[in-house]
Amino acid sequence: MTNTLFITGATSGFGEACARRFAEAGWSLVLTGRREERLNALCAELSAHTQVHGLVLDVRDRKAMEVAIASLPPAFAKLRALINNAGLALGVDPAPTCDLDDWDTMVDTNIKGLMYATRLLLPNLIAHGRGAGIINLGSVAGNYPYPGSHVYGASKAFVKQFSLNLRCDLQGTGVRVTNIEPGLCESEFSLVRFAGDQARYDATYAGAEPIQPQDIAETIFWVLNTPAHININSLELMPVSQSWSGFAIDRSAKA
Ligand code: NDP
Ligand code: 8X3
Repeated sequence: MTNTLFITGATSGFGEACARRFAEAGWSLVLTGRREERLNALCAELSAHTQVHGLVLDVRDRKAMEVAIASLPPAFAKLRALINNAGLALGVDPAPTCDLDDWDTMVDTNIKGLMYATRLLLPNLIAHGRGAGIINLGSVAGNYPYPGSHVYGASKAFVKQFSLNLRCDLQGTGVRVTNIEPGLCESEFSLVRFAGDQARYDATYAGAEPIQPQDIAETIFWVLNTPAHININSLELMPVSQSWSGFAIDRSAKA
């Protein structure tokens, strides 16, 4: 049976690396993203190795998602896996001063977009049954607080709980759900977060030996190829260089 994988956000970073990794293994691919030129170039490149269907899609656009998914060509309709990868963080300004529009964008993309893709594609995954899987891109930001994480971290905490809750409702279908929770990874994620500021991007990764998108793709490839009776509920990864610092204490209280 052909293995078909649907990836949201395949135009860079983890999504693109997953597209390449699974294409190499002969999986058929449905690749999505908003940047049409990049998507077309990737689809053209990978179609030399496997069957690829590209969809220019904004995961926040529920109607467009409904139409595109309802019109998937039959050869791509039965899904072995969905990687809910499209997502972003915007800024690290503190909650009292950050831009409320950025909060909207993160909720609409990381929570609502992921909800839409999941709900609309569940029938396609259930049609495959045993061995099928959903990979959600959570984050360490959903597990631990840090300054400036506010809505981004909270959106990833949603993804974590949603992943667990989905497992309950998918009982008996054979469809697995895994929340991947990476720490510092080098990708355009930081360019997006810092509004294209290359110096801040460089400073984020300098000397840190961050995880690379290919490492995440390899991890997801392993998860989706574990035996069909195993569900990896969650998998948290950090570079060795990253750990935690202590609690912050405000010492300005008057005696
Ligand atoms: P990138 O910025 O490299 O990739 C993000 C992808 O999401 C792009 O393909 C982008 O495509 C797509 N995307 C963003 N918004 C939308 C949208 N509205 N509709 C459709 N596609 C969208 O980041 P990463 O690969 O690093 O991040 C992927 C996921 O992993 C995200 O969910 C992120 O939160 C998470 N993550 C990242 C970590 C990191 O340190 N890099 C660590 C932990 C988790 P386009 O712009 O073409 O639409
Ligand atoms: C991305 C990792 O630590 O920048 O989800 O929030 S972090």
